[in-house]
Amino acid sequence: MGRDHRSRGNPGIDAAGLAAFRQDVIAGLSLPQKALPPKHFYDAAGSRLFERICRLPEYYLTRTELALTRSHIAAIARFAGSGGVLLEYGSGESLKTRLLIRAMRPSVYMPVDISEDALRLAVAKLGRAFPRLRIAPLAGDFSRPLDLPGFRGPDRRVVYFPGSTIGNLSPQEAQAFLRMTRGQVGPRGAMLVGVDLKKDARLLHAAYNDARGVTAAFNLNLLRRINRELRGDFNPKRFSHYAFYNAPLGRIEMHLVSRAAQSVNVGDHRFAFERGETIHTENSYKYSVEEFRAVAAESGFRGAKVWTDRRGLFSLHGLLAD
Ligand code: AVJ
Repeated sequence: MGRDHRSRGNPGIDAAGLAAFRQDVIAGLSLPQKALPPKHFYDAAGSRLFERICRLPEYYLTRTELALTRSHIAAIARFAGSGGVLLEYGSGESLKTRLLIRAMRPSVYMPVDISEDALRLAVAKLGRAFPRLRIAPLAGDFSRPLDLPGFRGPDRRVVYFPGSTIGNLSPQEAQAFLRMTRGQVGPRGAMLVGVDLKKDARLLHAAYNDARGVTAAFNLNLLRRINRELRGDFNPKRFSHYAFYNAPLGRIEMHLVSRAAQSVNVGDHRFAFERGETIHTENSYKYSVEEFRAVAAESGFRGAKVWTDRRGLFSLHGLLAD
């Protein structure tokens, strides 16, 4: 699930991306509760760490979603219908995407990703796996309205948004995001969205506090990325990973905790930390099936189908335009 491979080649070559990153960091570290948007986790090092997270024994999300997709693939493909335009938010180099393409046989597959490198990789891989599939990659930010030129025809549009990435948004933001997507797919459109389920807090806690410390390294890499790309002088050893389940809000929160009173420079900006002060780096919302359906219902979609695994860990919602 590589997203932004900028620093793999020539760091800083994407001036606009770098400026946006700098702006988010300066603004986020200036807040009373310091915060950084989770989309910046995914530089080359962060993408590699995330791939390791997906293979951890404690991180049930990826393997559960794959298994449930595999066991229900015929019904999922029937829901999506054949011959339509399949859009994926995030570039699909994953096994799940290949299962879906093989079963649903779309006329066009359109991965949407901000990272052109990630798109190129996905196109090359899928092109090899499906030589006759028409692939139309779209470089762009799917969290903003997309211009979809040349696809105003009669083909049905289905958006695939797996991985519980929607969990990074608050329920209110998720509703606005679904409403925007409903506009993209039109009145006959549909959406398949992977959503992590509410469950025993101990299982959630373990998934975000793995024994090998890979999630900690993933979280701390954000500071290393700031050092590399924005002339920062964070000492990652003076911060620690902290993740907990905030039950009233139904979300995992990840933070980086300052282990001492210190000040840190990012370019020409200086930020002071008290001992124990945190940077809030990610929210990962969890929903019951009913809760997510309620969010969808407020957005112009109707929760028509839902598939879950036997243990009730993860859900895949099939939404239809209302
Ligand atoms: C990619 C947003 C679904 O929230 O579980 C994994 C990212 N953060 N471990 C998640 C993540 C820490 C992941 N999502």
